[in-house]
Amino acid sequence: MTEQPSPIDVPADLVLTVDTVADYLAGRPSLAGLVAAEGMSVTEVGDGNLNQVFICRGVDGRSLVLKQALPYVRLVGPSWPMTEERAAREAAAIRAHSSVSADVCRLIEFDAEQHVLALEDLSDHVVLRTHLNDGADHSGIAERLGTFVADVAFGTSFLTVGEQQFRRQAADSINPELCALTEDVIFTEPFLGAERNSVRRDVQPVVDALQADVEWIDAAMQLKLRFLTVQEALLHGDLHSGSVFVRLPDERNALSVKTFDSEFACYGPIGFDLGLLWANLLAAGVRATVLGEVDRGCSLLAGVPASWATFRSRLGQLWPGRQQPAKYPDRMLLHWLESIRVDALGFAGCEAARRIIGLAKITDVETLTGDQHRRAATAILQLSRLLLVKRSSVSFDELSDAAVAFAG
Ligand code: SR1
Ligand code: MG
Repeated sequence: MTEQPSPIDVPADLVLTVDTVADYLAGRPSLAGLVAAEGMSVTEVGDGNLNQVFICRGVDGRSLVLKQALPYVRLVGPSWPMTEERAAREAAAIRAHSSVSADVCRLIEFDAEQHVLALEDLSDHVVLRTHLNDGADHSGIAERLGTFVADVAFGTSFLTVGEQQFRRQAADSINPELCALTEDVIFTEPFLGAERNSVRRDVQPVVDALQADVEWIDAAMQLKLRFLTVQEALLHGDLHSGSVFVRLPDERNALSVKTFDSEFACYGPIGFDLGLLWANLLAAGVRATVLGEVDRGCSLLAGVPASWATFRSRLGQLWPGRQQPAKYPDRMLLHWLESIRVDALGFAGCEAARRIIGLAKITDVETLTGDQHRRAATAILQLSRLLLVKRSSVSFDELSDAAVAFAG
């Protein structure tokens, strides 16, 4: 378990509510002019695990979002304290990631005193997880996210910023409390057991067998070691399908993909961002398959190799732009890509397990009932084992075939 101080009281005057947001905006000159105060509507929409989120919309349609970090984990309440500094980590990550990718929700202003981020309102977008659960068109989305990870990976790595600056940036970006949360809920608790874990009774035998499986646990611990010790780039840190907004193309707009919620950002292994994305695409594919939508399931599963292909291709495009190319020969890229791919498969195995066993469950699976839920949860756990134990040898085709076989 994470080291935790005792429960704290939050000073009431620092906590935003739907009733105080108007005054808050009025007191911030850089925000006040962005939303018409007269008749403004304020809606609390935070459905994530950690923070509170308000959409502020003026009668003329202009709007913005305020996201406030309170000193605890919202999902559990004040009995689980969590640093509000996560808001500063998120602001810094948004700035760094926006400088190398357009696919990032825009930060308008950061208030370090009240731990509030003012963000662009993406209400015309849908959270990717909801979009996939609803059976909507997902073409091109996984590909865009592969490109996003490559842009961020290369743009924040030593190859772009230079070795000394890289180490300074990594030192300035430490996020120990949020990383500890990740270490607990993704790498420790699903494998070694924890009070916060839960599964439905008919899935328990599968979990019991896995938690007695030394190969699966050893593999997860190797990934935990990599998460704790490898610093390749400034990760998003929580790149699952609940951290991405999408808006489908229409006659006026191209496909829009916007990552958000990067409060877990830290320097870490690049495969971690890809792995979280992959596990959540696999979960979406498994869900569709157990619902009998096998073709749609296959096309969702195909998002894994598709995002890998764009990641690989973008990194290859960016590679010639590295600083001091003579010090980093081309063959290094091939080895690096392979280590990122193997990491990503392993991290996907950890994420898959935690989404079934651990605290932070996913609607892809939780909204299923009866035997469909059991089949989906079991399939995702079987995938977790395959991803972890066979990460160095499994092909994308084998992975996809296995997902269909496990879920079918
Ligand atoms: C307190 S639950 C922890 C999870 O919620 C966030 O959304 C992250 O995914 C984190 O792992
Ligand atoms: Mg989140």
